[in-house]
Amino acid sequence: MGTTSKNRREILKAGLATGAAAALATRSSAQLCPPDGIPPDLIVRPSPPTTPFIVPLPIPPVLQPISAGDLVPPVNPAAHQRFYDFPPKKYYQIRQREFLHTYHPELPPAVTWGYNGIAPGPTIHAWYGEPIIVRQWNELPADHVGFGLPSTTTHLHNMHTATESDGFPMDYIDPGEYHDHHYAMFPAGFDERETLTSLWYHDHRMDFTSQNVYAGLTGFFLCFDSRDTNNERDPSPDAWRLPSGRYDVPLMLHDVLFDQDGQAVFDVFNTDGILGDKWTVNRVIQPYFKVEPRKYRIRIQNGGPSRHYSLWLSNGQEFTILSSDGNFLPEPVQKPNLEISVAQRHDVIIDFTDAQPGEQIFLVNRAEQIFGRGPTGRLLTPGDQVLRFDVDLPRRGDPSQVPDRFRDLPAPDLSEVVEERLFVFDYDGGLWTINQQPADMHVINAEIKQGSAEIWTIRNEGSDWQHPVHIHFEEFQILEFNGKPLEPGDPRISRKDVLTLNPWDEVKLFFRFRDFTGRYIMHCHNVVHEDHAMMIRWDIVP
Ligand SMILES: [Cu+2]
Repeated sequence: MGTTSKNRREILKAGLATGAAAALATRSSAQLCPPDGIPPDLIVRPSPPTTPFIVPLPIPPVLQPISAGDLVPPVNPAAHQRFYDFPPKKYYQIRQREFLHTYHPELPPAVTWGYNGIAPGPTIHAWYGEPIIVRQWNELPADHVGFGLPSTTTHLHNMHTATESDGFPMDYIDPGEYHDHHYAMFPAGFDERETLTSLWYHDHRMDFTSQNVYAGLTGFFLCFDSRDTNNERDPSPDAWRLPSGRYDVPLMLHDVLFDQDGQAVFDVFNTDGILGDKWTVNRVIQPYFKVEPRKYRIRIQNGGPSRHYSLWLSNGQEFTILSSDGNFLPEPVQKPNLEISVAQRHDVIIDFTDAQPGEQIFLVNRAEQIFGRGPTGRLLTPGDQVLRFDVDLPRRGDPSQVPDRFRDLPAPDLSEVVEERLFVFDYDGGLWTINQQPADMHVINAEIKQGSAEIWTIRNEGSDWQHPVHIHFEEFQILEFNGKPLEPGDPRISRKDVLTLNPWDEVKLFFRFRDFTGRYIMHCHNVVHEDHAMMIRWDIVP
């Protein structure tokens, strides 16, 4: 049974009473200290005021490849499964660095960590059939002050990746070290229907994911293929011709709390979840984005650390939803709202064709949420404005298209199932747990035969906590949600990699485990829960 939140508060108070050092770690020399006896997550010390919608939306640059010879020392093929089956055709190098970042011109620059010294990091464009190497260098300062640990492991969420390239939490590198990631760029099971689209990469260091991600270690990884060709004018009959180039816009959402010096604040004693009071998109506070009256492909990513968004457009317009997490839906779905837990994604079309010149349309979050719990279920009207679209660029035509259908889903074949497992997410003894165990990456919780299929039942037994459950490597299809199949048109019908479990939800998932062997994980993607032990290891064995 779930421990009540009252008990949890008592535990937090006890932690404070024992005289632990600064509960609220910031990047500045000044530390915020909670008043005596008040749990830090109850302190109301808002960020400094900022004028909304005076910052243009920044778009991260696309990372450019280098030649194999520029990687010194060279890549070691023996370190990678199936290296010679999928020899790399492109090579990239990323340096993780500390830098000063401007979240808003009215705040002083904030000490931030980023891939290649920017946040979000550079966007990687990858193509199916074109394997790549991404070398990650840890060049973070070993002697830094404040939250975050300068020890990293990079997970490409949710690429079909061999364990040694997956960013396993214990495969971390320290300052001065590097790690090579081999992304083989083939769909799971070599099944074209399992081709992925919008992914992101982020830090996954054991016990420090939430702090390192909050510090800035996130970036986009976008996959293209013979149908989703990154060219809205593609004459190929196979091409879908979705909006491309400047009309294909990735949005990374993070909510951040700032101190009076403009530094991001991370409360290391809050094990419920970190909620900020500033909405950032691509790491700037409440930007505006000028658009033409035409269709845009908008890729929305919840970068966390702990917030659930219910996103709406202020003019009542619907989104045309193309994908759910990394997968295209079988066909586009129209909905007025996007429900996005941490790490979830939706690619959508927002069509500004009929907007009035000069019209301003806000992307608003209407989910009420307090203290890092899941959303209360109450929708706020009008909600908080996250981003403003300004329809004031000239009309230049729109050659893009939205197909009626994408790819069919592979039908789960239950005759392949060799094992059923139950995983219960709960709170026990001061830690978030799965099957009553806190994370221990030396313990193998499930050994799965390579090539087999399984059914996993995932249950949230905590009475008032949402857990966005992420399972690495293979994606699942939902067989039953609380005993029933999904309704037609439910965007969760696609293959997915993050499952939102509200209190007492129980879900049956179908998986197949193919192509590689080794160590993988399942964890809550409220990364504060993850770091407070809601993670297990499972292995694929020959
Ligand atoms: Cu959780």
